[in-house]
Parts: sequence; structure tokens; C-alpha cells
Amino acid sequence: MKLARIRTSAGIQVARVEELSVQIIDLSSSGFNTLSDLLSATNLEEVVQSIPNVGSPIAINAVDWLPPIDNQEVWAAGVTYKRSQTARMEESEAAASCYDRVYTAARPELFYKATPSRCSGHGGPLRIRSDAIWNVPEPELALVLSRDARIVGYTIGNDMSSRDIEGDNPLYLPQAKVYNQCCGLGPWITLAAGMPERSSIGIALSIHRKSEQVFAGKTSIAEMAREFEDLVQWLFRDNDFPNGAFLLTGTGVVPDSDFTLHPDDVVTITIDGIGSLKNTIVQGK
Ligand code: DO4
Ligand code: MG
Repeated sequence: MKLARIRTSAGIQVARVEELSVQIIDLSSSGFNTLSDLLSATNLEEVVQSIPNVGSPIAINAVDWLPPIDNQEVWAAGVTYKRSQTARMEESEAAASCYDRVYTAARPELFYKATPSRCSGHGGPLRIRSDAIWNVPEPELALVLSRDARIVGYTIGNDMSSRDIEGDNPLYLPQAKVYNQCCGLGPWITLAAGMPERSSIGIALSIHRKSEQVFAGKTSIAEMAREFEDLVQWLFRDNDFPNGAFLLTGTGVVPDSDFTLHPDDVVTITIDGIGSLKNTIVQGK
């Protein structure tokens, strides 16, 4: 089962996503104020199934998608794939040993990525910082976490990154990662029971410039050096998330060092069990 946040003429709504349509549901009649509230319900699948419909289904190609987040914080894990470790060590000679060590350390790299208002949904813009010259998307499986640290669903995350800022000095990481329109999320949340077996989940990234493909790459969750549960338990150590959280699980696809995004590039991330998240790149002024 899949859940989305969409915009209609009546405002922002939560909907169940079917094969060819979406169906708005009436959260408040079931005692939920927000999507994040709903995602912390026990027996989530059953609860979602029992929520009454509002109006008729909307054709899937007519939907205005919003990122499937309302009150949660977005966090991200780093250097969870060998490819990310190698790329970080290339971009920063000074910090190479930090990235090398964190790849094998017990404690993972976890960083604060975005507030909901810095996230864009399917079809929305993602930004190149005005003060950065080397920028890439990072295609990542995002865990959707309830307030009591359960993995209740999955969505697609794009951890946009400014590699020149991060490479200049590791203390600049928050600026390389956190800014307006820095995080893609969506198009919807696939509830946990609807996902394929973990090690078989593939992640693909494709970047088009004026309709020509300028980058394509892929990886799989089988390549990840850490377990989801391990990342979650580190995130929740001495850290409460009363509205739940999203946790991006790191990138295993990094374009070669001579690649940077351009304005108007179209970035598509496809993850098995979820679908495709497509965003257009805009230039910060
Ligand atoms: O330390 C840099 C960030 C790494 C990252 O975002 C990733 O591996 O996905
Ligand atoms: Mg990342």
C-alpha cells in the first residue's frame, strides 16, 4: 500500500495511491490530524485501509504531488557504500582519513538534512546553491520512521550535495547539504509490507540535459555496508522524534569527479518497490 500527499483545489490532502489513480482519504474522521500522526499508528496497513474515502479517484497523471512529509525531521546517513567512501576521499585530501575511518567505524555518520519546507516532491525543483560550482544529486532509499523508531515505510530521497563546499572543509558539510530545495522526497511512501526483499532493492539514477542522457548509474541495497536497524538505533539514541523522522540511507551512486549538475537538468531516481522521483534542477541566484 502507498500513501501520498497531494495538492487539490480543496487544499493539501493525504491519499492512497492505486495503480492508475489516487484516492483522497479522510484522516480527521479517523482521529488523525496529520500524515506524521497516521504513520505512527499501530497496525498501520489496517488503519489506512479502514479510513473513509473522500470524493472520487483522481487519475494518476493529473496529480499535483507534494513531498510525503509534514512535521518530521529529515536526517541522512553518509558513507554507507564503498562508492561514497571513495568519492569523498577524492573530493577532500584533507578529510580523506575521516571518510575512510567512518566507513568501518561502529558509529555511522548521521547528519541533519532538511526541514519539511526545504523538501521538494515529484515534479518539483531542486536547487544548485548560488555559491557552489560542483553539485550532484544523491539517490538514496529513505526510511520512514514512526515516533517509536519503527520502519513503517520507504520513499525515494535525493540528498542534493555541493561537493566543492564539502570538499573544501568537512566542517562545511551542513552548508553543502542544507539549503532551500536541497532534498527531494517522493513521489509517495510505500508501506513496509509492500517492499521487495531488502537485498534485491535496486536504485537507479539518470540525468538528462536537453533530452540527452548525461549520466546513468545504479546500485543495490545489497551493496550497503550497514543495516537499516543499526542506523535507526543510532539516530534515536538520546534523541526523541515526537513526529517521527525520515532517514536517507546514503548514496551508492556518485558520478565521476568531472560531472556537475546544470540548471534545467532533469534528475530521475528509480527504486524498486517505490517508483520514480523526477525533479528539475534550478540555479540559486
Ligand atoms: O560525508 C559526506 C556525506 C556523505 C553522503 O551524503 C552519502 O554518503 O550519501
Ligand atoms: Mg547522501
